[in-house]
Amino acid sequence: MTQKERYEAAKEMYAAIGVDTDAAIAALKEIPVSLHCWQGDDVTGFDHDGPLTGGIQTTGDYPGKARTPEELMQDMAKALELMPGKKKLNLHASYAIFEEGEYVDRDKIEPKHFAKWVEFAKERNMGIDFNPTFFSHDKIKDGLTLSSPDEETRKFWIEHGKACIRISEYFAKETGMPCVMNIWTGDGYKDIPADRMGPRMRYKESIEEILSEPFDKNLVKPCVESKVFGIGVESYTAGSAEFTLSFAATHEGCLPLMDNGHYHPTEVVSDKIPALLCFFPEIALHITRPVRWDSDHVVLFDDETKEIAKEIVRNDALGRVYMALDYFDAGINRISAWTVGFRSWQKALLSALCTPNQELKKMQEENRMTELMVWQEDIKTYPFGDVWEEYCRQCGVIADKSWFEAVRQYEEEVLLKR
Ligand code: RNT
Ligand code: ZN
Repeated sequence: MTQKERYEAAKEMYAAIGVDTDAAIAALKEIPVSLHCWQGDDVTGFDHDGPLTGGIQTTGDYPGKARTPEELMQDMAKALELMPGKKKLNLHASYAIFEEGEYVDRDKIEPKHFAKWVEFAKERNMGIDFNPTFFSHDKIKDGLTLSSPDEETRKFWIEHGKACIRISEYFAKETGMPCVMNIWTGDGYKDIPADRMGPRMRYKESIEEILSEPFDKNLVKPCVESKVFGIGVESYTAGSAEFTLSFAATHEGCLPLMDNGHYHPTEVVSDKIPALLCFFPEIALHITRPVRWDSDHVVLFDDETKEIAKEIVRNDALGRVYMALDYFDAGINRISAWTVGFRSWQKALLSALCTPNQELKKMQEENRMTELMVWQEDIKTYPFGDVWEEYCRQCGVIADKSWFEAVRQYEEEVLLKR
């Protein structure tokens, strides 16, 4: 059977259960997913020499890590060629690009320091998302930034946040697509604090000050990301789930951002999405793979990833959920890490789009739960691979694992020479 014949056969099978695979493919092509620049250099960035801090960590020392903006862009361009679908670029402020001999601190960064990234994005028709960087910097005082009791420290980081709002608006204007600007800090304590509310009140006020910077709400989408704990800050995190959710709920135009590595291990973000969609017009996600903890492994086409995609699709929320990948594995080829993660999330979305959601909902509403189980199990072995292949063909990328040959060759010719 040719690929075309296989797809036609699959299409018929899906049509019989009420799924239009052509429509699913067409829909997926229009959904932007943000690809994080930080997988390419183990979250190092270009604006400092110090270690990665803030309670996050990369492990592994696979050769070929990008060391300069040029290398990072070259690597990302390679990875982008191997992925189907619509991509957005996700940058951190620490990826500012300075001219030879130039340097400004994070409170003074300007749009011009990201002009090369804008050029990179525009050439590829990508929008840009942005993140102020509240880690890996010497102005973090006693592990705190926006929640610090030290006025000067707080002020510095507030100015950083404001600078990032201006840069986010510049990205949106340049690319014609809204910029999601995510606020995450690793602020917290290693051991039992005596005051849990004080840091949170200061954190709240600091974010409010950042958001007092004027911006167009259609262009910049500020978010607040929660977390349970980080390495070295195991006992207390200022930006907890309750804190960020309440902040977003009480500050118009501010979105809650859920990272699926940031909850207790038996909590699932797939169940939280439909809860938040009842209240928020828009929400944002960091899609990752936590292994026993917030380990940020490469995203795979696994059960919870599929479940997250299902909740977005079957609640008709593709236009309300901003999706970004967030993981960093330094132990494998980084271009492959980007590619596997992005393709896995694309598979999850396509698979959700190829689910007879209306039929299944109806079964639930009519309490035909036995039948629902039978259907849900049956769909698992439908010929999804043939639909995926057709989607990749239409997007002009290789469908099967042979894309890895391009990575292997690039590793030999470029990465191993670094
Ligand atoms: C850390 C958060 C945060 C970072 C990036 C680099 O636990 O998930 O989103 O991963 O900002
Ligand atoms: Zn995250």
